[in-house]
Amino acid sequence: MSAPDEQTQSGPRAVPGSVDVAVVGAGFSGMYLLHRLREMNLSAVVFEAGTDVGGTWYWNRYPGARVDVESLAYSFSFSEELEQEYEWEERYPTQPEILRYARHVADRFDLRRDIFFGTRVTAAAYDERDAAWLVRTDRGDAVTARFLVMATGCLSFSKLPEVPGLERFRGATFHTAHWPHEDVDFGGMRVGLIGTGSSGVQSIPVIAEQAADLTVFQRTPAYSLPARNRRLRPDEIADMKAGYRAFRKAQRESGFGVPVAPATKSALEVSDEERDTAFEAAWESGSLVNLLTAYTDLAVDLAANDTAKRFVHGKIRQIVKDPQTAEDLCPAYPFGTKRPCLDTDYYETYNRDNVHLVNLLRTPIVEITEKGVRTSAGEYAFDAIVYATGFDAMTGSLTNVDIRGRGGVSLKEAWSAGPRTYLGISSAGFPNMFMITGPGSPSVLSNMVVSIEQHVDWVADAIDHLDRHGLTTIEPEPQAQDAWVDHVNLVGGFTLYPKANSWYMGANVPGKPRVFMPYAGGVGEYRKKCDEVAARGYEGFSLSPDGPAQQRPADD
Ligand code: NA7
Repeated sequence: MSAPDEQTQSGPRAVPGSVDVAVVGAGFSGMYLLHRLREMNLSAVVFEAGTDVGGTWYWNRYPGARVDVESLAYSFSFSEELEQEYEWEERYPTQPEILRYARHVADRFDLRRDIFFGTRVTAAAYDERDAAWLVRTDRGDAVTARFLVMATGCLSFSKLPEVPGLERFRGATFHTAHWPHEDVDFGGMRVGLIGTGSSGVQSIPVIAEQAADLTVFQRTPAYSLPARNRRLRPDEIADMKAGYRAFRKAQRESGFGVPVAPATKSALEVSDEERDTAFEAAWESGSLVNLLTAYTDLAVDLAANDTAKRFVHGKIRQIVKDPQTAEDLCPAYPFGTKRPCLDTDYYETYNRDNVHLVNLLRTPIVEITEKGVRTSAGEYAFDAIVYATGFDAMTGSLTNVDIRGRGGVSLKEAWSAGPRTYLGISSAGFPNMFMITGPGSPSVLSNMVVSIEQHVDWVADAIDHLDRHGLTTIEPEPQAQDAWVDHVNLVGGFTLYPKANSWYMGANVPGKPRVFMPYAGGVGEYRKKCDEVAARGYEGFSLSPDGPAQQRPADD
């Protein structure tokens, strides 16, 4: 174990010159990892670009921002005391409530003293001679670490639309992922909003209530299900807390990190009435997963999926009064193949007189002008434009740091044809670097907190294994990585996911390789695989006392 020794400067506290582990990001991943590393008596430093903990929940402060997994399930399981003492207020908490939780965790476990806020990691280079990473920040810090962990989140590198003239607009502009910390009042304003993913779907109803006029520019409609959000009742909180151990086990063994009763029937083998009753119950339940998991084949068979698609289309046509707007809101791609949304009054909002929908498939955006947005049909004038245009998902936050592994090869080059990882945890050529919920792991197809805890535990155990066995480096063997990439593609190919132009596929970023990035095999199966790999002495990894060229020694 290296002790923090020489110091470099970053603000009032000194950044240690050398640590066991450098962690990038103080979201849920970075916070829990820091806690685990401290328990192992390892020295660690966490760099965080924001001025507080929370990651996603620090940045995404747009009006209406909420999580779409239930609060009691979207929470850490590593501390029973934390589980019991924390009081969630709502079924689907708002961003401020989740940020409050993150802050509570940071304070309760005294995490802040090893986190350097307002500090962005710009580069990390692996030194093969010393088997160590040299990590550099935008504040001039340079830290040497035995291990580098990218806890940078899957949806953190935001993107603007690729249209000319963004800088010309004279009014106020906002991006949902960089919302101001102070309140924004749209009262009396004409607002244009571009993008109808989760961020758009959640913010549109709230902005519509404030603004004089709201015009939504939609390229691809979302499938959105009603959240049926409400305050939690004391009895349900007490029941959950009493049954937490069994619930956590069920989460870890489930497909999406959210326990659901397994479907037993095909959507095509039941009568229309039976299916409608089941879909109606899922719609009423206020859940992101109940509709997709109602039948065994909705995610894998187009004809089966069509039944769910028609059901949601029917709901949209029922709710939205203007027939053309309703048609424009009905997605053409299979249900669930782009990330579905949970909403409060999303479709209802289009019945308001002050809300208008522009279908960009008919009239694409040509440019942003001084006054507003020009489509092929004409110019719309606004006082403010909101960009709800999403992220360079899953890889953006990794490849936009200048990470250089063995031979000075950059991660960007190594992944130029799409991300290549072993288990979504590490990548060949980048020894002693780990990713929390990286591409090739269930990540965005799961309750993120469940997947984060599993990865953090696995990484902490791997480091502990190396230290206990006098080993220095861990790196995937190229063949194991190739086999895992093939497996991820194979499993993704069994599903309907590749049928949509989604950010799962990298399709929202021009020029990004089309690869289905998350692992669709389910968090339970995936966890088993990761555990087996560890139990077999980190099978598929090269472990070495002094560099990856050595043979992996037998485990105890
Ligand atoms: P998303 O889901 O990526 O949504 C971004 C939206 O912005 C989506 O509707 C995009 O249309 C649209 N978009 C992006 N670029 C353009 C351009 N150039 N022109 C017009 N429209 C554009 O991001 P969110 O922030 O809403 O949600 C991210 C995740 O957070 C969400 O999935 C949950 O996991 C939580 P497109 O679909 O690309 O045609």
